[in-house]
Amino acid sequence: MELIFCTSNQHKQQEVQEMVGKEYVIRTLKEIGFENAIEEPFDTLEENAAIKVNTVFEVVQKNCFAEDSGLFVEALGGMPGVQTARYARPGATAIENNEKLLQALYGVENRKAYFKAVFALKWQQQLFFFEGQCHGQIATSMAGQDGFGYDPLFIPEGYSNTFATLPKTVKQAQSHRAKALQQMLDFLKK
Ligand code: ITT
Repeated sequence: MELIFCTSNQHKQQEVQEMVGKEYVIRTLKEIGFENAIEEPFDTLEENAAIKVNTVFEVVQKNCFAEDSGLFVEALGGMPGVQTARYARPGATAIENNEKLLQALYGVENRKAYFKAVFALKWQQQLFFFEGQCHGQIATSMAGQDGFGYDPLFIPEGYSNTFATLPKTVKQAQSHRAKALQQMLDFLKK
């Protein structure tokens, strides 16, 4: 089955495609020729995921899903949260964001954080939500080349290395995205 993933983030698409295997072909906005930028003006992941999927659905009129995710750091009162992608500045690179986070946590002992992903699925004209969380710690320096975003800094619970260092299979089993995706797949199988 073909599913449209309303994202412009190639890493998200790649992760989801690898997790769903051959049963689904995951198409991005670029692949379906949807070029418009979608604003994410809200304070919750749910609302931002919903606006992404609704905006695309209005144009393509096909079943599709979007995902909004963020990193919530306990010592920072939940920041960067919904603003995770643009933490350092609008259009920030991953390195800039990671560096800003390291700076914000400099000397801070409590390194607890979690990723959260919310999927919004438009299915037969109705909207459904699926959520996943992944708890862990923020490292004191960047490590690893794999993954994307804050993976060089995020150490998932039960491990002592970052997602960017650990084998891909760990992230595929433990991540916020993996958990939310599994719920969506269970729903689609019903
Ligand atoms: P779309 O809105 O087009 O899907 P985006 O990258 O702008 O792509 P978000 O608005 O959901 O996505 O921003 C989430 C940010 O959170 C993302 O850019 C990363 O910096 C970070 N993030 C989310 N999931 C992550 C993961 O699995 N590993 C590392 N960082 C992650």
